[in-house]
Amino acid sequence: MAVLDQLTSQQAIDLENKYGAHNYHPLPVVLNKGEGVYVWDVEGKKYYDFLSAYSAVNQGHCHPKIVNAMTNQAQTLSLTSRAFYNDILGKYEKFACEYFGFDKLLPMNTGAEAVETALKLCRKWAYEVKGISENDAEIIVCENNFHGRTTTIISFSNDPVARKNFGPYTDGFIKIEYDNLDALENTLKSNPNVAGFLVEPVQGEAGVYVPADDYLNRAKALCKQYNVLFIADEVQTGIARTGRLLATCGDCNCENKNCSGTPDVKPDVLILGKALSGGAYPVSAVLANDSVMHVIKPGNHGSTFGGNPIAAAVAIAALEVVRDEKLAENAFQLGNLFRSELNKYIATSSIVNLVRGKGLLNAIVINDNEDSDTAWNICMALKDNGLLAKPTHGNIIRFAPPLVMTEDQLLDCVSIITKTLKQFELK
Ligand code: IF1
Repeated sequence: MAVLDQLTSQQAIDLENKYGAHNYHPLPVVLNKGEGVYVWDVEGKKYYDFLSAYSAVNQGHCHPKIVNAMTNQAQTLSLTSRAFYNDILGKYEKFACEYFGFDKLLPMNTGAEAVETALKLCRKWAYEVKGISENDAEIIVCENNFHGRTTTIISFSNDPVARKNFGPYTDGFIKIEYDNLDALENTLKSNPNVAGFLVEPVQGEAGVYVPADDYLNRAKALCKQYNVLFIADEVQTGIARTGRLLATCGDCNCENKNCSGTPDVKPDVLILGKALSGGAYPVSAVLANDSVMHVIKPGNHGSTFGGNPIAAAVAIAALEVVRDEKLAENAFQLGNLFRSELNKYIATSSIVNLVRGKGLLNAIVINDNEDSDTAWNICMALKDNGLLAKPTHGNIIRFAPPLVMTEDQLLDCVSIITKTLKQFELK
């Protein structure tokens, strides 16, 4: 069999099982085409993509503007390393800094790399600006966090599957309950060596937990009061996913007239990834003002591909699509429609307890225990009915379609979802 011969689904699955590490348990569907809100499997079946590669494909699959930017740059200059300048990185940095309202951007590739970069930046700021003694900095994180898979990041995870047998673990982190301001304030009061507070504006992997409306701005205010950096991990919630350009929605250039963002939620350090490239290419970034970013000097940090010309060209195009196609506004409106339509069904459902979310980052909680396979079986039935989604933990199914979805397409998906769920109603 020639390497590029067309495979059946089963052949493709068998190849991955035989030659690929088993670090995932994918839904048994083999995709070979994506366009907008749709993907196709190798047998030609069409699906709505309701996961968007975990919110990386906010702009829709293979968006022509993004693909053209990538193709053109790839045919011109793909990689220089940062040993030399190139003619597009500065343009991207300027565009993104003005777009999100920060002085500087440190370009990386994956979300986890950007989180690690933010942790290093926070620690260095603590020693050189706040005056904490070296190696004593503590960073507050939240229970049930997800920030990536590196050894330091899983050191402060409480997910045993992500953490067990990867020790010894990195020190310097204090875990507190998410959405609990007293826990944050008490920890800040009793720990003079706290350098930063790392938080997801919505906890995605934990099951799309949306905190109280005033959580983020009051947490930011506490960080300011105790001279601690407020570090927002918007890898999954950023880039219009939650109905605003940023879920923290500082004084960004949000086009969403419905924006209820409060300017004082602007993070001291902003972490972006995933849809920063529209899913076309690994692009992540850390943004901060000079008062923080100035601690990084030549040789302190870097990456072979960080800030490469293709990443820069793709990120500019991806952000222009978000702006020009008003994706934040669309996510805001369609998110409200999605939850209100599902709630009509849930009112009489015995299988779904609730729907929750912000913008087009939503989840339903299935009326079954964590270790049941009901959520998985529902996703398998959704697949048969032409919609792809996957459970997060146990009995929670995340729904996150591309933000380019139309109202008609969304209503079509709602009818597929409710029709499928009815198959599982308790008799
Ligand atoms: C997997 C989860 C989602 C993230 C936040 C940083 C990162 C992620 C808030 C790291 C990445 C991805 C990773 C992927 C599945 C997916 C995921 F289920 F793992 F938790 F989206 F919820 N901060 N999330 O969500 O970014 O290094 O992956 O580019 O590892 O299974 P990355």
